[in-house]
Amino acid sequence: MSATLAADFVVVSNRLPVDRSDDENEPWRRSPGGLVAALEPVIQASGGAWVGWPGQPDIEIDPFDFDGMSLVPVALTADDVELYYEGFSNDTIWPLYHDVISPPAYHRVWWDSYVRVNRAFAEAAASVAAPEATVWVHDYQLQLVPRMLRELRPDLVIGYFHHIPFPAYGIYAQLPWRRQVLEGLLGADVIGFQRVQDAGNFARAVRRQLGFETKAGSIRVPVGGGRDRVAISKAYPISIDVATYDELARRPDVQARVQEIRESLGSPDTILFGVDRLDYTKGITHRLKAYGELLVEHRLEVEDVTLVQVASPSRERVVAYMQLRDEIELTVGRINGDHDTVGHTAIRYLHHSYPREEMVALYLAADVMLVTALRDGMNLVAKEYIASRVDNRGVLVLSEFTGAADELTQAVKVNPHDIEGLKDAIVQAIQMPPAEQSRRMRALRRRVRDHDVSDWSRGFLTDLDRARARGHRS
Ligand code: GDG
Repeated sequence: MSATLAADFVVVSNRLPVDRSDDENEPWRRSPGGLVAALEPVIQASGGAWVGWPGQPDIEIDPFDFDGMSLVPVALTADDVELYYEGFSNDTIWPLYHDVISPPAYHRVWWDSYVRVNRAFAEAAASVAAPEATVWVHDYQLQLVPRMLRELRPDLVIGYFHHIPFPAYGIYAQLPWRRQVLEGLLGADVIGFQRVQDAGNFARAVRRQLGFETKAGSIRVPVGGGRDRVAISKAYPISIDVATYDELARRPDVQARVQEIRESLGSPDTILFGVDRLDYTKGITHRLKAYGELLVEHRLEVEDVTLVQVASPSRERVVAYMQLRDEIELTVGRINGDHDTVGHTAIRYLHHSYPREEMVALYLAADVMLVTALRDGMNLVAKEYIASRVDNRGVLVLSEFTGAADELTQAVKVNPHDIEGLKDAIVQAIQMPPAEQSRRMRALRRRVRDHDVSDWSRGFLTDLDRARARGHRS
């Protein structure tokens, strides 16, 4: 590790904010995503560092500078990727925290690897943080890091943000390592969640499991000798970089692309659109079922309506994801086989990732956006759709089980488990008069504009500063 690095602000996340490229002149490219956009200015202003995995197993890379940030790679072996990442993170914690939509697997070797890798991240962060620095740890892959880091470096101010839901205690209690994970998170001064409900679930788990006193988001964590420190557990709903979507949506080439997309689909009256990582939490199969039934019942016709479904490849080595892909592709094949005509398709299914320009063109082409997640920490797609609709048109159909549903109250709300209700909501969205679309969309756009991703990071970091001030006083 670089002995010279001493950063006052350190971000720690599973992945570094860059991807390896084949171009020798530009070996690293910035990965797309709101987190980088939100944190980059803070890191640049403070000469800060970002600790994370570079995305490829079995390679050791020295810290390097990128766009005014020091990037500190943590090396993972192929075994670590299999056990810590695909195993414990994505096949234990992910399904458990999403209300066991898919059964979580509990394996002690996965847990052992999770502990080991979390320690490697904590050590890397400890070695680059300046005295009394602020460290911001991200997400469910690194829940043990706050405590490990505090033990290594008690001088630091530590924040943790949880991007996915925190489940109700009855579900959380399944976890064989439930105490260790809570203790790991409580190493942070501020523990941030997407929704008030998540912060409440966490506080309840702490009370039930550890017996600590919790009051209005403050948790008293005993530190020995009859003394305690206060950890804050609170909701900070994440958002997007609104200006980027707004600018892209106004670009002439993007607008021209919207026209091309409509024409290439046979110029249907209505384009329905879904875009998700191919993940069982996103309710893709429920969406397909509802749409397929609407076609069978002739409430919709392929001459008038097309569903574009982008399912970006995700976690392709985890069995539950392989099975889901098969199920989705079988369903899409059946629906298209039953309903397509030579000139019109029921579903244009795309198992690819697209550049952001294309995503925005698709958002603008979409008369109805379908977000039918069964459980989702926030769901940024919903917010991106709204930010792209500079024309104040379009209808968002939004699952009430997303974090976004708390804020986006003018969307058409659905319970995706209720297939009849979902069908009615799709028809209602298709038939919504332009004046009502515009009234709802203007209100949604105001909400997203007033709470963008920089407000999110500012809110969290302000509370971390307060924690620092409290620490100094005591
Ligand atoms: C986790 C939580 C929480 C998708 N396909 C393409 C593409 N995407 C982009 C979307 C969006 C992002 O990926 C997905 O974000 P979501 O929020 O919808 O969902 P997760 O990936 O599950 O994210 C979630 C989030 O963390 C942040 O805290 O909201 O609840 O599960 O930005 O646009 N982007 C491009 N091409 C694609 O094909 N360019």
